[in-house]
Amino acid sequence: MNAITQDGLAARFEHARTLVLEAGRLAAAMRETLAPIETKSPIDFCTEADHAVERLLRDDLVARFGDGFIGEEGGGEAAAGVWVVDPIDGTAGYIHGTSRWCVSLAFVLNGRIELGLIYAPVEDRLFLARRGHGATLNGKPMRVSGLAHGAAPVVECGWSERRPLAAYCDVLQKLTRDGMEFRRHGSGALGLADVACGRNDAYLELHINAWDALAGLLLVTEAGGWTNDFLAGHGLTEGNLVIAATPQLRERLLAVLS
Ligand code: LIP
Repeated sequence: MNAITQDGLAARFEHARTLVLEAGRLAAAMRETLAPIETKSPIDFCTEADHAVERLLRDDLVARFGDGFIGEEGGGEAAAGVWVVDPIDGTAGYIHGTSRWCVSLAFVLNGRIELGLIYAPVEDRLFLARRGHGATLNGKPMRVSGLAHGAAPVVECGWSERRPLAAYCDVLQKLTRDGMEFRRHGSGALGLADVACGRNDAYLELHINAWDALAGLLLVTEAGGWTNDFLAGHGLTEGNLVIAATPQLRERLLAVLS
């Protein structure tokens, strides 16, 4: 693969912002006639829409740009330039008919997240970020909360069976002791996007997969927030702890996790 230039990143960003909308509309349309779901584990499911949306994204992006592709359902290989995709993040919300689900697309070049795109069709919220170019929600610049609300910080805490429930509850107890509120909504990507636009003051999960997190992490940093170094070690292929927050909460959250 030839070296990807800034123009190459711009071309990918421009194309992906249209493609993520198409993918979200496909998922929303399929919701109406959903076939029986695949059960991966007692609380982890997959639908035919997950597969269809991932196929749409993989076939388009690989054919058009020749990049690598890693998807939640079909897997894939790391590469110098690789798309990391969750076709439907918040599968439980999607299955149950809530608005809390989205399509999440990130592009990683030489180990650095360069593009992040998240579309939540039911809420009609399109989150975009390109490294060094800021972050937007439906075309308007967005910033983290800065705790400007003056109320108790709200920390969205995701959980999956990849970590013990007791460890999750311990985090909730420590957040509460430190005067912070906690929420869980089932989509890590949207939880991170809500940190970027200031609806959450932080997002925390003891283990999350790269396809759930990478787009949202770039949204947060481009909106003035702080995140842990998710891609350290084998974060891209094995997932990692994720902390993303308005900078004022960094030390308090690190203390909760220490
Ligand atoms: C979800 C993640 C979330 C996690 C959920 C679930 P999915 O991904 O985005 O962070 O807490 O348990 O794994 O399965 O909806 O694509």
